[in-house]
Amino acid sequence: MPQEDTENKQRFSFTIERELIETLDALIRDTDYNRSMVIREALSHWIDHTTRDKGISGQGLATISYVYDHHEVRLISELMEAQHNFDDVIQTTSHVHLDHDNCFEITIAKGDLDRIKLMGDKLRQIKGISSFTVNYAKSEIKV
Ligand code: NI
Repeated sequence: MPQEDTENKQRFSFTIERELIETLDALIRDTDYNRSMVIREALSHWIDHTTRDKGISGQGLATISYVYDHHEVRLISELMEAQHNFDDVIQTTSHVHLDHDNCFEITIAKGDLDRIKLMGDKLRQIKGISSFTVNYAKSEIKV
């Protein structure tokens, strides 16, 4: 068995929702992946994505999508508050009722990308929002 290079590695622990870890375990079963490999790869993607997004500024467009449980009154209230606070960049929001509990929303934003990023950060931090995705597109639009 090959000796693992542990010299440049550091062990750390974190807390994760049980459902998420069960999904992960089900997906890596019968593959060559283990939990550590997936976490490393996911972290690497996140760092790439975040580094790229940090370099974006000026005017542009973005799509932001997420899923949430519409029964969560606190979440809905925070979501509405954030959407109204950023009505200067939000162009439109489409809402799809996924099933009895879950809703999917996609927002199209236009304007100052620093402001759009701030909105994305606020939405991402709302507890209970999942499958959060944001995509930026820089453009030369006049707003
Ligand atoms: Ni809905």
